[in-house]
Amino acid sequence: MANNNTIILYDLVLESGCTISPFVWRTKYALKHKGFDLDLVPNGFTGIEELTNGFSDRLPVIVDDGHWVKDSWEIAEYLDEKYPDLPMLFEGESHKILTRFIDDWAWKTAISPWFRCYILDYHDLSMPQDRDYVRTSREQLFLGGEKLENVQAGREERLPLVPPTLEPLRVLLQDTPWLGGETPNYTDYCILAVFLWTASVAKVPPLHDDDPLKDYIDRGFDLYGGLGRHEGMHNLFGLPKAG
Ligand SMILES: N[C@@H](CCC(=O)N[C@@H](CS)C(=O)NCC(=O)O)C(=O)O
Repeated sequence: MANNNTIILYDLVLESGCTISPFVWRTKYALKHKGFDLDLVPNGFTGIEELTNGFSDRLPVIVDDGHWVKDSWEIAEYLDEKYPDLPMLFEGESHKILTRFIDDWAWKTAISPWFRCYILDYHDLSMPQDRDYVRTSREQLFLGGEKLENVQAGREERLPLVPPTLEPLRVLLQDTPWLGGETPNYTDYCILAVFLWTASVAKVPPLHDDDPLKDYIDRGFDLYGGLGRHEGMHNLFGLPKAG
């Protein structure tokens, strides 16, 4: 059993102390869902390998009573396997398969376009010692060598294109409070992580004030004593209507 019901989580944070990584966000929710207390170790983008003694160059990483686990998906599976008597994150294999589909849909539909709308904000909000690395790695790995400034430029034109693509989620949530039914599960945490990531970096809002998703997002951010609330986060609502 976890030491004092507490699990260590290596967190990936911005200068404000707010978690940025969607993978860390969903791991935070997964740990709280299981009822654990978090012993958070905040870090930036650089020095992860040294910090974890070579265990990983990516976060999240958890340490459960001396046992190290990396990768958000593997952490969720580990938690259900090790603690089957605590509330389950997944309800069987088919739930995992469908969650992968929904997660992939959300990344392609929301994170992918928003990444290009907020990448300079992402850089500017990161810890000062991380900014050179964030710039170089993002420009080279994800942006085909384009400058962050050029990628983010013109976002006013692109931001209004994203909310209509989220309609399948709005329609689904008309009939259920959570994707998990009466209570949230790991599918909800994957979707909420998309909005949590966005709120951590979005200096201008991506969603309209009257978006019906607001109710779900607010309830999600409020879970576990306001786990998704941090003073460094930005308002997601307020995107001007066209015309
Ligand atoms: N598949 C991994 C991905 C983890 C990942 O890519 N984390 C990013 C943050 S979103 C990271 O640690 N980046 C460090 C870097 O950019 O060097 C998971 O699900 O945990």
